[in-house]
Amino acid sequence: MNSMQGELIPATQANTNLGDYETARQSFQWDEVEQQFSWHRTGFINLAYEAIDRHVEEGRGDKTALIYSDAEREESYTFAELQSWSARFANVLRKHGITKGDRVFVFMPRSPELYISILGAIKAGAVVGPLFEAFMETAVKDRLEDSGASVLVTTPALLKRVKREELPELRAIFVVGATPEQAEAEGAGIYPFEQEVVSVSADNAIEWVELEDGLILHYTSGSTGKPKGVYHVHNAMIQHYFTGKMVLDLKEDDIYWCTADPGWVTGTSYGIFAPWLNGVCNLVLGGRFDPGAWYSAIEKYKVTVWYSAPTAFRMLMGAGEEAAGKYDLSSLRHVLSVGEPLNPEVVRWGLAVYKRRIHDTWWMTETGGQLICNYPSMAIKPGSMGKPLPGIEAAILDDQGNVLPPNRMGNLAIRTPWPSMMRTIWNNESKYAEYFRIPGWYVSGDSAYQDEDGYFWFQGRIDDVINSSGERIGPFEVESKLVEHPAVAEAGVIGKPDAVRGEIIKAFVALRDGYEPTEELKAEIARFVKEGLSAHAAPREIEFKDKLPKTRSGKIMRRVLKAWELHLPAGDLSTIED
Ligand code: 6R9
Repeated sequence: MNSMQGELIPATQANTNLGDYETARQSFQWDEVEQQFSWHRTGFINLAYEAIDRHVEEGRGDKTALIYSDAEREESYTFAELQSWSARFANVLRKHGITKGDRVFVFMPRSPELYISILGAIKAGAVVGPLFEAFMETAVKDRLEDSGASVLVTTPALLKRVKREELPELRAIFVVGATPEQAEAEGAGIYPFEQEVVSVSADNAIEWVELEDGLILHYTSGSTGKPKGVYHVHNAMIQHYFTGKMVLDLKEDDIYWCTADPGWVTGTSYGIFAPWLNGVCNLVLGGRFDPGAWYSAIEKYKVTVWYSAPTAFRMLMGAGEEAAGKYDLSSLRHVLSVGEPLNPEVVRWGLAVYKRRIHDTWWMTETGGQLICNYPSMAIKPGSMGKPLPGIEAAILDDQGNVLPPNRMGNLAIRTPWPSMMRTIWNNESKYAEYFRIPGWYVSGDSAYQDEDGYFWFQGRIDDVINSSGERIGPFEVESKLVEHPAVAEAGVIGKPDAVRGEIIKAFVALRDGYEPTEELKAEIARFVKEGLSAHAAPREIEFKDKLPKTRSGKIMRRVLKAWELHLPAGDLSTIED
C-alpha cells in the first residue's frame, strides 16, 4: 500500500469547534444539530431564511455577509441587505407565477446578482439549478430541458447560448445588466433583472416549505448517458451547518473564502450554504485563476479560512515560493481542499510555504456535503482523505456488499441515510437506485482503502468518469459532441494523467472517409467541442486512429484506449468486436 502511510502531521490548533475527534464521534447525535435551527421554535422552514434572515432577526443585520471582488467591481453586502435583495427577487418570481417546486436556473459568472438570485429562488420555494458559465448551447439546452426549468437568470452575453425556441417550458428569462429597452428588443418573456427587483416590495417573500421539499438540482456527469440532475432538499442544511462548524471550523469573526463557482456543488454547499448558515462573512472573488490576484485577496481581505482544490494548489506551487512570499498570508488560520486527490507533496509544500496544513475533504455532488475529512484537531496523514464525520459511517465493501478489513481496496460506501444525501436523480429513478444496490449502503463509485488507524485513502474512480482540475466530466457527453462533427466517424474519450490538472481529456478519433488526419483538423475538432459543449469538456489531446476498439454490442472500450495510452496490457479482450 502507500509508503507514506506512516507520516503524520500533528494537529496545530488546540481550541477548535470539533475538539477531540474520537470523543466528538462517540457523543454525536444529528438530532442535537437540528435543535440549532429556528424551525424548532417557529415550525417554519426555509434554508434561505436560516442562512440570511435569521441573522438579521437575531441582531446581526449590520454584519457583512458578502464581499464581492473582481477587476471591475468591489462591493459588500450586509445580512440585512442580502435579506432585502433576495426577498425582492423572490417576489419577482412570484409575480411571474413561480410556485413551490418550480425549477429556476441561474447561468452567469459570479456576481452579487448570482448569489441574490439563488437565495431569492430558494426563498420563493423554487428548486435552483446552477449552470456553470462556460457551458455552451448543447450543455445548456440539455439541462434546461431535462429539468423542465420555467425561469432562467442570465447575462446578455450568455443569453445567446440559450436555444429559446427549443425550450417551450422556459417562460421567463431575467437578464442581469440589460436595460428595459434591451430586454424588450430580445422579444417576449425577456425581462431586465435590475428593473424587476426594484419594482416589487421586499415584504412577505418567504415560502415556508417542508424539510423534504426541493432545494437544488446539480447536474453532474456519470460514465454513461447525459448528465444527471442530482436533487437535494432543504434538510441538507443540517449537514451544511454542521460541517461548516466542524470541518471548516467557522467562527463568528472569520473571513471565509471558497474558490469554487456555484455551477459546481462545492460552490453552493460551501460557497453559499455552510458559511451563511453559520453567519460568517463570505468572500467571493470573480474572474479567472491568477496567483497574484488570489494571494492579494487573502492579504487584502484578511482571509482566515480558505477552501480550494488540488489543481489550484498545484498551480500556486508552480508559481513558486516567491509568488507567495510577496504577500502577507498570516491571516490564514485554516486551509482545506476538495475535488481530487490531494498529493502529499502539496501538503508538504503548504506546510513549508503557508506554514499551514492543507486539510483534504472527500465528498460528491450526490452526497451534498462533506463526509470524510481531515479535522483541525486531528493528525493528518498526507495523501489520506481523513476520517468520517461524526454521525457518518463509511466502509470499504467488496462487490457483494461484504465489509473488507483494513488495507484492502474496494468500493467506498456510506451507510444510509445522512441529512444531505441526494433524494433522487431527476427523471431517472433507476439511475438513483444503482447507487443503493447494496442494501443499507450508498456506493460512491470511488475505490479506496482504510488503514489500521481508520484513515481513508482514495485510489480512483471505478467508472470512466474523468476528473480534470477537480471538474467531473462524463466521457459520453464529450463523445456525443465529437461524433456530431462532420469529420468524426467514431470517438472514445479517456482521462490521461496530468501532473497539474490531475487528468486531461484525451480523445481517440476515427475519421470519416475523405478527411485527412491533420493538426488543423485536430484543432478544429477541439474547438467544435469547446464551442458546442464547454471549454472544460474540450479534449486537450486528440489522436487519430483508423478504428476504435469496440464490444460486440458496439460500445467503445475506453479501458483499451486507456491501456494504449499508458502502455499497459489491455486485459480481457473477450468482448471485443475483432
Ligand atoms: C465535491 C466534489 C466527486 C468526485 C468523487 C471523487 C473526486 C472529491 C476528493 C476526490 C480524491 C478527494 N473527489 N474529493 N478524490 N480526494 N478529497 O468534488 O463533487 O464534482 O461530484 O466530484 O471527485 O472521485 O467521486 P463532484
